[in-house]
Amino acid sequence: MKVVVLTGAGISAESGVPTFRDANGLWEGHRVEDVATPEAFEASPHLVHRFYDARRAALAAVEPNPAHRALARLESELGERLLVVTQNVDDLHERAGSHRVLHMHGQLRSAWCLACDERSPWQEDLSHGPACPTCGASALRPDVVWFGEIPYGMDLIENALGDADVFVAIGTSSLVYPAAGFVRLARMWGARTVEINLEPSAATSVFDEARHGPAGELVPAWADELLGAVRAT
Ligand code: BJW
Repeated sequence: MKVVVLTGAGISAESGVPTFRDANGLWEGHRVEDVATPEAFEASPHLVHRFYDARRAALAAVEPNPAHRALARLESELGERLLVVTQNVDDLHERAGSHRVLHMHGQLRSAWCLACDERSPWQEDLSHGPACPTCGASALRPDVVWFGEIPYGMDLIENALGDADVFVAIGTSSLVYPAAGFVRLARMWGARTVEINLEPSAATSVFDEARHGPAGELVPAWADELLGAVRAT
């Protein structure tokens, strides 16, 4: 059985990472749509760097929750038959023990040099204009995918969706494309589709099955069911 899991901000909410579009989804009064664009970075680089510096620094204080750990457990049994595609830029899947994780919207702990095009692992702030470890230029930006930019790994993701028997979306509002369209592709290509989210999302009606409640409870239960079915075959 081949499984593709798509995760969004909701899977990290119980770890204390804020989501984007809930009641508290503003950062210093800005919507994510106003700070996560190349235009915002060009107009106000310091503001955009501060947004990402704050979120990168906050990673030190959070830990994976039972939902991240359940997906790592699933990978330890399914191996290459599981791919986690995450929209999240945190590293909680990896810290829970997952290895097969594709960060389609990039990662907070990576910096991209606009002078030499190299990506480097990055833990510190970027707002003071540090030098690129490869070329020395002061031209680093967060290695994340903003509105209007092409997400990472689209060919690999589409191939995995085409092969999947099961597609599960966890903790995403399904408002941002192309991720919001994966359920339609997976269904069209024959996968059974399941939504796990705190509340109905913009795409709930498209899924074969929807389970609503906290990911920290629902994902471990779903993973146990799936492993039971895999072992029975
Ligand atoms: C819980 C929970 C708990 C809470 N348990 N659940 C018009 C129509 C259609 C598309 C477009 C359009 N105009 C423009 C577009 C395209 C655009 C787009 O989709 N815009 C929309 C706003 C309409 N998309 C793009 O520009 C993308 N690029 C693109 O399309 O390129 C073209 C192309 C594609 C493919 C091939 C070739 C070409 C790029 C999108 C980049 C998005 N970037 C961001 C920022 C990344 C860096 C960062 O983190 O700062 O990604 S925006 C932000 O939204 C972030 C997230 O990954 C993304 C999705 O958010 P997510 O994860 O769904 O979070 P929330 O907060 O929205 O939802 C959380 C959910 O969790 C909620 O439902 C809660 O209920 C739930 N929840 N607690 C379970 N405990």
